[in-house]
Amino acid sequence: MHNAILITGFNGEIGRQTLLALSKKETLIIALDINESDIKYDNVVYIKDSILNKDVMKSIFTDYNIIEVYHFAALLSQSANNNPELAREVNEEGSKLIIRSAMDHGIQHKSFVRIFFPSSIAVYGPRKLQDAKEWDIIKPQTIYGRNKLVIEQFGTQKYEESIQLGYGIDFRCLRFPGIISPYTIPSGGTTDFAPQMLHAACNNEQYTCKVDPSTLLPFLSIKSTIHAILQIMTVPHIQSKLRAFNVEEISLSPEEIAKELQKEFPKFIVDYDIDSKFQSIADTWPENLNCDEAKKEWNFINDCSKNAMFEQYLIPEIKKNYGKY
Ligand code: AKB
Repeated sequence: MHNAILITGFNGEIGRQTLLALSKKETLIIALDINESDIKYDNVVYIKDSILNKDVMKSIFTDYNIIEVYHFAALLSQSANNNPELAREVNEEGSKLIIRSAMDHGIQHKSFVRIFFPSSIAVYGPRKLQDAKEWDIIKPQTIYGRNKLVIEQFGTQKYEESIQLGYGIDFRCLRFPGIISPYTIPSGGTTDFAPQMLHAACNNEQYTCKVDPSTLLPFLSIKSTIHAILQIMTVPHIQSKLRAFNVEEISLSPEEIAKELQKEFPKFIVDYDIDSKFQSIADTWPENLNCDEAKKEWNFINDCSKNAMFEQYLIPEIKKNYGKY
C-alpha cells in the first residue's frame, strides 16, 4: 500500500498553493475537491467529489496509507452565514468525518496520521481584541467561527485520545487571519477585500469596499501562509498543550491597503459602500494577533513591513501573474 498525503479543497486560495508546495515532495498526493482541477501534477491522484461522501473517504483510507492530511475544503464566513446548514455539514460534519477516518486509520496501522486544519481568527469574539492571544475570549459571533471552534476542540480531543492510545492522529492547527494572494481571488470571505483590491488595482478596475476604511484586521501573504503550514507540519513534536496557533504578518486597514497599491497603481480608485453583513463580522475579529506561541514552538517569524509585503512581494507577483512586467 503506497504512503500518501491527502489534501482536500485544493482548488481554494490556500489549497492551491499548498498542493503546489506538496507536489515537489516524492510522496503520492490524493487531491480531493468538489471541482475539477485545472492544474495537473505528476504525483497527484485527483478525485472530484465531496468530503461528505463517506464511501469516497473510506476508499481513500483503505486504498492508501495516508500519512498526512491537509484539510482545506470549507465554506468561508460570508458563505457560511448565507447557508448555515451547508456550513455545518461541510465545515463540521465533513471535517469530523476526515478526522475520524484518519484516527481509525492511525489506530489500524498503529501510527499517527498528522492532520493540518486551517482554523481562523473567526473563533475570537465578541469584542474586537488587540494583540489577541490563543487563550483570550473565545466567543465566535459567526456560524463560520463556531464551525472552526468546534473542529479545533474535536481535533484536540481526538489528539488527546490518540496520545493515551499511543497512536491515532497528530492534530495541528493555525488560526489564519486574512490571506492575500496574487494568484487567486477568493470569494465568500469577510477579509476578501484585501486580495480583491490587489487584483483590481493591477487590472485597472475601480473597487468598492464593503468594510469601513479604518477597520484594522490581521493579514498574512500567501507565501508566508504556506511557509507556516509547512513549518507546523514538519515540527517533530509540539511541546505546547495548544494545538491551534496564531499566525499573522501585519495588521492592515482597507485604506492602508489602498494607499500601498496606489503607490504602484496611481489610477487605482477605491470607494466604500459599507455592508453591515461584512462590517458586523469585521468588528468582532481581532485587530492583530499575538504570535509568541508560534515563535516559541517553531520560530515563526513575522517581522514584515508594509513595504516588504507589497513592494517586495505582492506587487511584483501580481504583475507577473497578469503578465504586466
Ligand atoms: C474569511 O474572511 O472568512 C476568512 C477568514 C479570515 O477566516 N478569510
